[in-house]
Amino acid sequence: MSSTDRGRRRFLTGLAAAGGALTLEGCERIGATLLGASVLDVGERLSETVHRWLAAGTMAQEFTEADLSPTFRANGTESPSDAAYQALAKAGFADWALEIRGLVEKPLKLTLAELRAMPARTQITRHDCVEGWSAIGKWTGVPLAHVLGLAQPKPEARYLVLHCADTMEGGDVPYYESIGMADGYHAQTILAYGLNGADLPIANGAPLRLRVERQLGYKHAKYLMAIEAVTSYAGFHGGRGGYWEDQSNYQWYAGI
Ligand SMILES: Nc1nc2c(c(=O)[nH]1)N[C@H]1C(S)=C(S)[C@@H](COP(=O)(O)O)O[C@H]1N2
Ligand SMILES: [Mo]
Repeated sequence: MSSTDRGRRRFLTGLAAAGGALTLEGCERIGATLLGASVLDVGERLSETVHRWLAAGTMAQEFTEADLSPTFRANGTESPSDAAYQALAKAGFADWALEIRGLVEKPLKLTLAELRAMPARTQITRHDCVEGWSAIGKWTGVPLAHVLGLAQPKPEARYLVLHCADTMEGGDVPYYESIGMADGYHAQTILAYGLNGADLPIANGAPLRLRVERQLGYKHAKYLMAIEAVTSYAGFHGGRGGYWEDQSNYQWYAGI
């Protein structure tokens, strides 16, 4: 056997061991999931596990100014008709505040001015919508990790539920989303108040919207009102963790 062959064999043995470990972890998770959830969810949990394993610590691709889309299109709600939102917008969002609540040591209410005074991050990323379009935009906002650092989620908090101001279906069902803690603390997860160097337009979610860059468009909740730390999102609305997840069985973990 040549030394390259020996090297390759060591590499393959290592891979097999890593694969075995992955499978074991996957099986444990499937077992745990089967006890509490429908069989349909198992595939999704497994793909989430594999995606997390492959994507752990990875960053979504970032682009340059030259890559920016000429206009960043809006989708879904573009102008909330809800009276409460319209009153806030009319006052230039001076009376708006983001509530951080639920399983946190320090519940917070943060005004737009307070959020703008916090450390900011700007990133140029590609937004992918399941409806079949993409756009590259430059987002500016405060890292969610910074806000979580102030609010201090309790150890039992596993998810963040994002409550939005816009109701769908003629006023009954609110748009909402949820993400796991790992995405909450990810460096590219920001609460954005700026798009392409200007204030975030109403069409794109003013005064504040989520950017969670390793997931599909519907996870990027616009018109944020509150972020709630929870152990489970099952008790909210349809129980699947988001408006489109409830409505059309979109996957909760929408990894790109
Ligand atoms: N509150 C709220 N957030 C939302 C939506 C919505 O209708 N309401 N639509 C989602 C979908 S499907 C997409 S693709 C993006 C669109 O963001 P944009 O309007 O900035 O393009 O917002 C997401 N977040
Ligand atoms: Mo979308």
